[in-house]
Amino acid sequence: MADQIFQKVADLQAQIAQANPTTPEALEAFRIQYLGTKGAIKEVFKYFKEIPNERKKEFGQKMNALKEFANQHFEHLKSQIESAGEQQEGADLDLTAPGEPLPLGARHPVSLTLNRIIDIFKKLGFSIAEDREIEDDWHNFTAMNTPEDHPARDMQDTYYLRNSTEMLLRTHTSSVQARTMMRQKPPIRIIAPGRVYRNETISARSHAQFHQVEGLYVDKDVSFADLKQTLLFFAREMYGEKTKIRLRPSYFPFTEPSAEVDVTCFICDGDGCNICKYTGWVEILGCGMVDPAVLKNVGIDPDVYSGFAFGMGIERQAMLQYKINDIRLLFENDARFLKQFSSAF
Ligand code: 2NM
Repeated sequence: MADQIFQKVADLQAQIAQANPTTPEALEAFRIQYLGTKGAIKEVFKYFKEIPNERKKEFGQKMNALKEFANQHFEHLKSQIESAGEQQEGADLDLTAPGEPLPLGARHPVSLTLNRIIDIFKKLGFSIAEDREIEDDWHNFTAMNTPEDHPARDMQDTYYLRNSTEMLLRTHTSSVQARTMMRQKPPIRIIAPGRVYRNETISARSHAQFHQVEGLYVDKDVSFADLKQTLLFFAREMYGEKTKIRLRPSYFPFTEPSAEVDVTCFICDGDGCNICKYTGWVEILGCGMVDPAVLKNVGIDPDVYSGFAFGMGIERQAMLQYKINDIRLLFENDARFLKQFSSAF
């Protein structure tokens, strides 16, 4: 009798060893069939009372070994089925599928336009000069031949620092040119890009802060013809090779003679439109020959050297280029506006 029961245990072990479920469902059926509370192993345990006392210990050990074997076999099958499932998932992966798109930022239109301007003047041998935005009255005005009673000095136009009549937010980047001329001997060929400040009512057309690029070329025998050809080159690179320029006489304290420069309207090709107000011409910058008084102020002998200079607002060029009708858009950083420049570089 006992031998028959021992045989059942051995048979059960062989049966379990042969079981080979390959799906999670079949594995669960296996667990219930052999390891469950009403499973085959529990069933065989019921024979315990029929085993003679002298063999009960041996039977207990056999049963424990069987249970241990069944548990190990179950864990082995389980990990096999799981890793097969993972491989199956891997087989479904399309390794040629395009990746998740990464959201890209966009350069600010003022940066885009400034970079274009810089690239053009780099081709002509100009280098970039930068300096402080908080300036003193002398570098911003006095050196620039702007007399004490000049309207540009008025508290209305210039932001002075609190309790100061000396320190101010620069109103143009000419102060950078002044500082460069004072520490460097000609030839000097620089452009000075940067942020400038004017105490103006903010509207669609003007802002209290904006960006400028000013250019300066000082050497022996620099002429007005050099200035014109430089600006024509710039206009053609910036607004198209068919662009023409025209110079209208103007006035700046730091240049003599002075002029304002128009380009043929690149929107309507001169036919007349909103942008050029039906004149066929669009103003893009101011320029002139550096006033000898300015050269003297910064320690350059005007009898030996001459120079030309020009200045333009970057926002204005960006507005023309991208047809932006309100300068305030350039300072609000509304993502819906900025996003539109994400493909430009
Ligand atoms: C302009 C127009 C004309 C200018 C002059 C100078 C300097 F430092 F050489 F005197 N820098 N920039 C200048 C001349 C700026 O802006 C409309």
